[in-house]
Amino acid sequence: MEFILYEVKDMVATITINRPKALNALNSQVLEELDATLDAVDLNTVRCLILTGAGDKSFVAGADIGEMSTLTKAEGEAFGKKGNDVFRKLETFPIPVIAAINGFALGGGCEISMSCDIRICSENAVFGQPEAGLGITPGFGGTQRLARVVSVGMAKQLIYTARNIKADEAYRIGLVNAVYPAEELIPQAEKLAVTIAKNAPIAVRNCKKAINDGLQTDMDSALVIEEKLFGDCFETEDQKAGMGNFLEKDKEKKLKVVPFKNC
Ligand code: DAK
Repeated sequence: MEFILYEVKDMVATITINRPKALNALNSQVLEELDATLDAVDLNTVRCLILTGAGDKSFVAGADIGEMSTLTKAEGEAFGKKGNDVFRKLETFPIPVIAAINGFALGGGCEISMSCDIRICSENAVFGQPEAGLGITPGFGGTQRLARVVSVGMAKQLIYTARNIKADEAYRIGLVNAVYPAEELIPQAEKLAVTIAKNAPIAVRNCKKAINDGLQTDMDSALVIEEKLFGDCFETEDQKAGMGNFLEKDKEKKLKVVPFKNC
């Protein structure tokens, strides 16, 4: 891999987009390597992913404008599909994905962060969908996901104006869950990931699926999705261990990390 770093520690894998000279812009090769990296994640040992960018300036400064500038219509469509497929793979990845946004998250950079379950950022992060100024629409799901993550009116304002916003505003509108000094971002992402990883893996996966799938449908159908995924947790070792510890009323044991089996 030329542009992706992959590291596993304490049931948490960190994927770093490593193209700092171009502020980690997404070209075809980055997208292909990211796709292959996701396919290779060992879901028996990894329970949470962190996605970040190399360097201290940029998470992802968007799709590669140099590469895009010469695309034909057909090539543009193929590039869009490549991005959309890998972003969707992240969004529907069986385990939670935390975007640790360490600087610019523009265009495709903002969009890839919105394919993740949780977004936290450093104080120097900058978000925006500058596409309207470049003569295109957001092409990696920005028109759809931004309107689902923040209010519709706010999404429209950001996209129509192509205006960038800083970390504090991103926090205020709910685009990110927390803002940290740059040096604390990765430790905080790891702490959050470990907290998630300590919970029952089948339950966490089913929660992700229930939330994602339920948001795509009406409430009655969504509750049926939840019932099914709730039911699927029963008779698993995770459920037996989790509830068993509580019922034993052994406070020490209850607080202890339950040795949950992987799915
Ligand atoms: N693409 C390619 N190279 C980039 C880049 C990008 N998006 N952003 C930065 N770079 C490169 C710069 O060209 C420069 O390279 P060298 O000149 O050193 O070789 C290097 O990174 C450092 O950048 P700067 O010198 O510009 O650094 P500054 O600190 O002065 O400025 C900046 C940082 C982030 C404000 C600036 O670089 C900037 O405005 N970058 C572009 C940001 C942007 O507009 N991003 C959105 C791209 S549009 C589609 C699907 C998806 C998309 C489109 C279509 N289809 C369905 C087909 C997505 C579109 C986008 O993401």
